[in-house]
Amino acid sequence: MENTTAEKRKVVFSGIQPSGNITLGNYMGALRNFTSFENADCLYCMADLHTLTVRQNPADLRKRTASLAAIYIACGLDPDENIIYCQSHVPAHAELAWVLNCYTYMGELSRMTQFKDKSQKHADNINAGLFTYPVLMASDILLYQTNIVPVGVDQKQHVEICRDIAQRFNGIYGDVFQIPEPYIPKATAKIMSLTEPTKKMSKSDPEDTFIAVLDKPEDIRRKLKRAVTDSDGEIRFDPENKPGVSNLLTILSVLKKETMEETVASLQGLGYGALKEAVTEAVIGELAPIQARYNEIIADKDGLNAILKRNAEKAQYLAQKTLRKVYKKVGLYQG
Ligand code: AQP
Repeated sequence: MENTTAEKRKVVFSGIQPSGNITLGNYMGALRNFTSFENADCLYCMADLHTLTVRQNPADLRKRTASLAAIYIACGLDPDENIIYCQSHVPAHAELAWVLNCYTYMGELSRMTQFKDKSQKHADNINAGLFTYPVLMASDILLYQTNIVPVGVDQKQHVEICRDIAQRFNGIYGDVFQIPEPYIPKATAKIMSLTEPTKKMSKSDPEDTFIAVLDKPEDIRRKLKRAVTDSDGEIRFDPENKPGVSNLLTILSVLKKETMEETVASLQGLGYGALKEAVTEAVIGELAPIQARYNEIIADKDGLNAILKRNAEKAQYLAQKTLRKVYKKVGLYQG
């Protein structure tokens, strides 16, 4: 049958903050899934504006932003096929955030668990940006008429508030924004800390709690050797009662592309030492080719900068279309 009405390509958007060393949690929960969208227009940003909600060392932030761009590409995102760019290079993000701030309620923002967590963690710097973080994230997503947002489960609440804001705005002004859906594969929704496996692995926590995508093999080995397990000695997937062992099993089964049953069966009769060894080999094997590509990309700074410039222009062009529509709808004088 002739395909007369070409189906509209889906838009995929996500971002990662260059707020620390990119972790195995960021990789498995988000980055790794970014490459799985075919026949879609994909945009991935380094969410540098978001990092300012917590104090950053300026030199480190600049370095980590370029590093994250190189990690995106090293993980298989072709910068000619995917728009990889720096959030602060596209002014429309901050501009739409201002407008949407005026359509977001204090009450709904104060219910955000990330705000509560980060306010506790950074009690000396509970700034307005930390509070309105979800509005900037909603702007990131809505600017591109995004259909799908691949994230870890910790960001689910932020995608939900984004939907609420978009629906509220559309309710007043008509269909301005596409309503996005989160994409959260269950197995990798939340990779846990190595030292406190009831807590999420986070890049701004101490070094020994996470594996970084750029960690050397000896560091990966050492960190996994010290990973917290439990004292009953049985290799079983039971996140509630055995969070440490279950986290290691998740990492192993996902990286080996096995079902959990297959992974557990392959370790029957063995101890935690063997489990940790298997995870170590799988993680090193996964990250080695990424690190090799990363080293080549980051060595060509001019090449990387040219990619980011080109892609920021593409993003700005798309973003501007939505922003213009929003400005017009709310009544800002267009001349
Ligand atoms: N442990 C995790 N398991 C699965 N997914 C995760 N993500 C983060 N940690 C895990 C996902 O990675 C993406 C990038 O997140 P972000 O940089 O925007 O901030 P975050 O969610 O707050 O991640 P971190 O590592 O915990 O950063 P910091 O320490 O700076 O706050 C998101 O899709 C997130 O869900």
